[in-house]
This record gives sequence, C-alpha cells and structure tokens, in this order.
Amino acid sequence: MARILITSAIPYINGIKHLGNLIGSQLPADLYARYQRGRGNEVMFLCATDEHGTPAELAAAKAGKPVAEYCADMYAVQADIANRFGLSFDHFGRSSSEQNKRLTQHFAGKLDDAGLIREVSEKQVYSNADGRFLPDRYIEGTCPNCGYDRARGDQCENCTKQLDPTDLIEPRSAISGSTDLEVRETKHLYLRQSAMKDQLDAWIDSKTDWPVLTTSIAKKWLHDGDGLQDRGITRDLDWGVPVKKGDQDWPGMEGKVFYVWFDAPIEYIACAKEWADASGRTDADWERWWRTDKGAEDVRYVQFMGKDNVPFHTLSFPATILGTNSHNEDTGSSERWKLVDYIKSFNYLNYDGGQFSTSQGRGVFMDQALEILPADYWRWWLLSHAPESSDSEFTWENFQQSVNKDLADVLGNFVSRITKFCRSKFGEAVPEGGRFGERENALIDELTRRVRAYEDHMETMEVRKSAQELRAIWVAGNEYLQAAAPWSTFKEDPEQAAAQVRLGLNLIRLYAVLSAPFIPDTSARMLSAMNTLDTGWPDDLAAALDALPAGHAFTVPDVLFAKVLDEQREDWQEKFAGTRN
Ligand code: B3M
Ligand code: ZN
Repeated sequence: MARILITSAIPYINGIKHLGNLIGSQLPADLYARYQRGRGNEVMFLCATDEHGTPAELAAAKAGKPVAEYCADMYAVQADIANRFGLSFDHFGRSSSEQNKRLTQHFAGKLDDAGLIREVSEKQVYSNADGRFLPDRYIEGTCPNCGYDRARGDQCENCTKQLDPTDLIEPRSAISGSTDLEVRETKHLYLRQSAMKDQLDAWIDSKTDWPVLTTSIAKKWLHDGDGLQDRGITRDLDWGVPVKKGDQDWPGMEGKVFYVWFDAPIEYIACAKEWADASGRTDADWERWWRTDKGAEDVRYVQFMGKDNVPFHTLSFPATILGTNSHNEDTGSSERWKLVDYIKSFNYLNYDGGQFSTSQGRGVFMDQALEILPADYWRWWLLSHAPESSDSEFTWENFQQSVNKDLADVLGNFVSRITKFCRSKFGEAVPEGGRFGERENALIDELTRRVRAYEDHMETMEVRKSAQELRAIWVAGNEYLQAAAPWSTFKEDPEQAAAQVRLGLNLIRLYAVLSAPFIPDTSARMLSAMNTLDTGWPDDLAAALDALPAGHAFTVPDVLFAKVLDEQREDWQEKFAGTRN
C-alpha cells in the first residue's frame, strides 16, 4: 500500500471561491485523493484557509468586522461549501492556527541559524491619506513586466511575476485609492533565496516528469533578468504570525508579522498537526507524513495549484524546506522535512468571454453553483474541461451540452434502462440463467483495455484524458446494451436476456466504482440502488462483472441526472451576466 500526501493550494479567506479557483486546485486534488483511496492506498489530503495578509485585512474592513471574527465566519462558510462540493479533505485547517504560528516561527528560527535570513533596511510605500504602510495588496498599479494596469503589490495576476510594491508604475492605495504616497524607511527580514539558487536549480532539473507548465515557470524566475531574488518575509501589519525566532523575540522586529506567503505553505504541514490534535492523535501520527526522519521517507507528496501559485511552490517554499534541512544536516540534527515530489499546476478557466474575477464578482461562485444544480454536475463539467494544456472557457451552452449528453444520455440513461427493464421482466433481483458469449467477452476485453488506460491517466493526473476515458467506458456499456438488445432477446431466449441484464446490472456497480472520484454523490446513489457496499477496484474485469450474483436484490434509482433545459440555460446565462455585489 502506497502512502500519498496531497495538498491543494489553500484558498484565501476573503470570500467564497469561484469555479475557476475550484478547478485550479481543490477539485483536481480531490479527484486524485478519491482515486488513490479507491485503489486502496493510504491518503492524507490536506487543505486550509489562507487567513493572513492583506487579502484578509482588506476583506474584513469591507465587511466591517474585526479581522479575526471575519476569518472565523468565513472559515465556517468555506468549510461548509467545500463539504457540499464533496471535497474529501482529511482535514480542512486554518493558517491562523496556533500550530501554524509555532511552526512558522520555528522555520524562521532555523533559517536564521542557517544564515539564510538577512535584515534589510528598506524603503516601503507609506500612504499619508491612510496613515500606514501599504504592503502587497494594499497597493495597486501597473505591472513593470507586462503593463497590466491592475497589478498588485505582491504579484501581477496577468504575467505571474512576483513584485514588490515599489516596483509598480503609477501606484495607488487599495484602501483609499489615494496617490499621495511616499517612500519611508523600515526594517525587514529577507530570505536569501539567491544563496540557494543552485540547489533549487538542481532540484528542479531532477524533476524530469513534472508538467512543463510547472517547470517552465520555475525556470523563468530562476534565470530571467538578474535571476532569483531574495524576498522580504516580514510586513508592517497587525494581523499575521508575529515575527519570532522560534519562541524567542526577534530584536528590531517588534510589532511586525511574517509575510502571508511565508506562513501559508507552512500551513500544509501545520494542518497535519491540526488534524492530529483535533482527532486525539499523537505527533508521531502526523510526523510520519511530513518528517523524513520520522517515517515519511516513503511518502509521495503531490501538490495541486493554479499557475499563479507556482513560483511560491517551486522556489520560495522549497527554499524554506531545503534551507532548514541543510542546516539540520550541518548541525547534526536529525530533523528533516518532506519536499514535494510532484506539482500539478493548472492554467486559468475563463468565464463566458472574459475572466472569472473575485474582486469584480464576475462568474459563477461555489455557493451559487450549488443553488442551481447538485455538485456532481459541476464536478463533471469542470474536471472534463480542466484547463491543463491551455486556458479553457466556461460557457453555458457547453455546460448544458456536456450535462445532457455525458451525464443524462450516456450514464443516467444506461442505469435507468437496464434497471427498469429488469424490474419489468425479471423483478428487482439480478436474474439468473444464460451464459456470456462472444459479445460479452468482447465487451470485457474492451473494458479491460479502457480501465487500464483510465488508471494510467489518473495516476499521471491527466484530468481531461481521465474524463474522456471514463466517458468511453460508459459509452461502451450503452453500445453493448444497444447491440445486445435484451428487450428483443427476451422474446426468443429469456435465458440469454437474463445473462445480458445480469451483465448490465454489474456494469452499474462497476461504473459507480470507477466514477466515484468524479461524481461521488451519484456513485453512492448507484451503489445504494445496487444494494452493495462492494467498492472493490476492478483489477480483473471479468470478476468485477460477476460481483453481483444471480438473486441479488436491487432497486430502480430515481433519475440520476436531469437534463438542463434551454429555458434554464438562458435564465442562468442572464442571471450571471452581471456581477455579484
Ligand atoms: N492563497 C492564493 C490562492 O488562493 C493563495 C494560495 C496559497 S497556497 C500555500 O490562489
Ligand atoms: Zn505583469
């Protein structure tokens, strides 16, 4: 049994995520987690809310709440929606946890001991109108790299370049819009990423199986211009992890906090401790996932994220881990932390001719999606159209077509036809008699081939290809049913019809097992209709299609998927054309 650690980029706390965010990290991570569990592997799937930094402070100010209260409220909202979307986290944590605070301070201390942190007296933008410094998202302006005019102080959304507030052209305050800004002197800690450039470079080079999207972004920031820059890891803010060196004060850093991008990835680790603490487990229980000196040596660690998050996960966070590990090695300490083994990154999903946008409220948000249709409809569309090789686009026409064809016509119709036909001719139990012939064996051969291909695509996280193969597996059953036509066979040879129907009913169980990572609720309904708890993976297709024996009782399920009507589509198109307030 393999052990697989899976993390999805942790969503910012500032509001409900849109479908573009969902398909960029959490949903494909869930697909992979469910698949690996289905294969019998031991999975630890972690996610959390990203609660520090300027996104949280700005959103809390807008909501008129103290930031801690705002975060607690929004955490509950996000956890509930994640649950309703079927995101099967082993733990959904909070980056503002005590566990993350301690661990962040611990890593900072180690990095300082390693000589990888330097103090810099630097110039920061100060807003006279707002009476405060404006780090990161508190400031907006034009990107010096690509000219995008709504770049934020920490990163340009358009070209993914990591920025400093002073890099922006024509900067303005995100709080007041004021351009009455001045540059003031303040002291901050910098992580000496540049000192680790060669180590990071060699590490990225060793990842020959990574998606090009991931490695090309990493390589770009390693080599473009002056190469990898040192990054400020502290901020003049009130909300965040207080700057400390382990549990000691850090002279000169009083009143400052760590930068959100320093503590957010550390939350991946802290989340496992939150999981252990919340469930009465011990430190050894979570450390066996994260500490290679404490049993995590054989863990495979996979991360999922949108392309804008790649620089932080290929450079900054690995610098934290590599720096800490090398220092421990030098000092003879055995403490070693797990580095990521594979990074699956995604392009952007666009919305109906434009971009999804949280700040502008454009597109469909997770809560709205569930108000109009159950999670599985969205999961299927999003995963089968995942923006892997390039950006992809959500349109209502395409959504309607895919729901109606793939889910209603192909899968739903198959289940309905075979169960209803059986009920009418043989009753609500798997019929006995007859034998499998050439047609059945040909189907078993085809399914064997296809299921092996499906496994390969799922294993390599080729999300779209996996969806296509799964759909082809559903289609094969429909084509079999069409060709075998038990309703005709029944007239001449009821025994033979019984064998065909038996195969069809077993296909429903097989489809439930194979489809569970994509459409978990529907899969559960199919298994419940088939009256079975057997979710065994079909290593042997012939055996899997014999799992429900003659005489096994079942029930006809309600319609699995309702078709999206033209009126509904038009209605929704119009309803979501504007922006959310
Ligand atoms: N919260 C950005 C995002 O939600 C950021 C990811 C953190 S991953 C450690 O896309
Ligand atoms: Zn840019």
